[in-house]
Amino acid sequence: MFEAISVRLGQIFKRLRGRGKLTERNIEEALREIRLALLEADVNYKVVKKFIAGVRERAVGKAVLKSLAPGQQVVKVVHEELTRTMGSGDEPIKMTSPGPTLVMLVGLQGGGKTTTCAKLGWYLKSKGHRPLLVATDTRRPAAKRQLTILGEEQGLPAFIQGEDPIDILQGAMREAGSKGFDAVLVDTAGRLHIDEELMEELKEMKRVFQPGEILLVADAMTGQDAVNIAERFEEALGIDGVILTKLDSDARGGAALSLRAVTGKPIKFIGVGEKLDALETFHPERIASRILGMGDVLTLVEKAERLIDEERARELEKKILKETFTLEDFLLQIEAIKRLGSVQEILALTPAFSSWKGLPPSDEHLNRTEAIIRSMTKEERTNPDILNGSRRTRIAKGSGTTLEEVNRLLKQFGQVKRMIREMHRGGKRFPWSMNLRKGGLI
Ligand SMILES: Nc1nc2c(ncn2[C@@H]2O[C@H](COP(=O)(O)OP(=O)(O)OP(=O)(O)O)[C@@H](O)[C@H]2O)c(=O)[nH]1
Ligand SMILES: [Mg+2]
Repeated sequence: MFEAISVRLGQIFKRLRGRGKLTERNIEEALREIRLALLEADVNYKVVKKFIAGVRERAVGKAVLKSLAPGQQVVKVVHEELTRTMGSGDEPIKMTSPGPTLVMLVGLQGGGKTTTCAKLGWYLKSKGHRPLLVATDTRRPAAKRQLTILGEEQGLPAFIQGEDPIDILQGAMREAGSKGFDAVLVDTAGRLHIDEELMEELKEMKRVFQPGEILLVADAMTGQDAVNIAERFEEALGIDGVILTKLDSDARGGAALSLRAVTGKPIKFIGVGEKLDALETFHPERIASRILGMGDVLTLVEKAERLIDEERARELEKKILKETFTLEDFLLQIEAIKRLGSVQEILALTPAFSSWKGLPPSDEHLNRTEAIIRSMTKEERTNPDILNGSRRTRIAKGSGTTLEEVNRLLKQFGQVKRMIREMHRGGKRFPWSMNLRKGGLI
């Protein structure tokens, strides 16, 4: 997801960063390119206009131009503006009390309502709730069965008895009351187009049951159509938020980037695959990081936190601050990274490594790096300055690598250390560097 825009913005920023000093003209040029990249990603043109104006206002200021790393500062501004455009992270589902919490999923045909209903059930169940799925799509004969089967996969019951939607939902609410379900998730019928009949049916359900949340389920791949549909549903029915599906197949991301700004409605979840666990809560800041190639560090950190204990992370943080980060620590980091799962995936998510030129992020390379460090004595790992020519040759032999590789690693290590220090100078406003440190990943 967001591959296209991510690549484009990456190129623009690389050029900016490569410049060192920036003039207003450089920034204007970059803004023009960013504007084009956003339009190509199918972002609503009004949103693009406002976005560019926001970035310009903040990036052309003297403080940015005079800062140590103006390119980096511009990226930071763009990151913050992207986050703002997509809105703040809302509470995904407000649980009503007394319950049950009624959530209605609405939308056009094929948007992913039925799948999402089951996914949402899975999500709430994993949070300790007891959801009941309800099939009110009486039009499509297979609809009830589809929901029942999806629910069964996860041990989620589906309520399907009744002839018309109101009738079915009444039964479901009774069932929830008597059996202690605290969330009732309603799958509704879809239509090819928004029509009177569909809206009347949904309005009637809304009037009778007063759901806590009415969520529009929309297909991200339809781009601005998804945004238009959200506007129409908001006008006709009133919605509380949007679940954007099929983001895994949407390289452009126009809907995700425009929806909040155009409709004022938050994106609450994103669907990122066909499996039931492929539903994520929507975090604008994380998405912005993903788009800007900063890596979805928060997600990574969450993953890392399960493996790297806080204590050690703090210790490491102290070392980095005191600039006593050694190859020994680096080796521990490599081990931690390897424990996290696919190295490819992790490195792609980790900005420090993705900008680490000369080391393609592959398991093979990481293994070689590890072998090199393992061939050093403890003293050498702690104090790489003593690594003269003969020691380096010995290490290359011992690790089955070449002198060139050993030299490259030592050079890169120096770069990483420098980068860490730069991040620190950037201060707390670099959320990703903070989080990287928190996760103890570099
Ligand atoms: N790749 C991907 N596919 C999805 C996602 N969400 C749903 N799908 C697929 O989209 C197709 C349609 O999904 P449904 O849940 O049946 O859509 P619906 O809105 O209930 O459709 P109708 O009931 O006909 O209105 C199915 O093949 C789903 O597997 C997603 O996030 N990613
Ligand atoms: Mg359906």
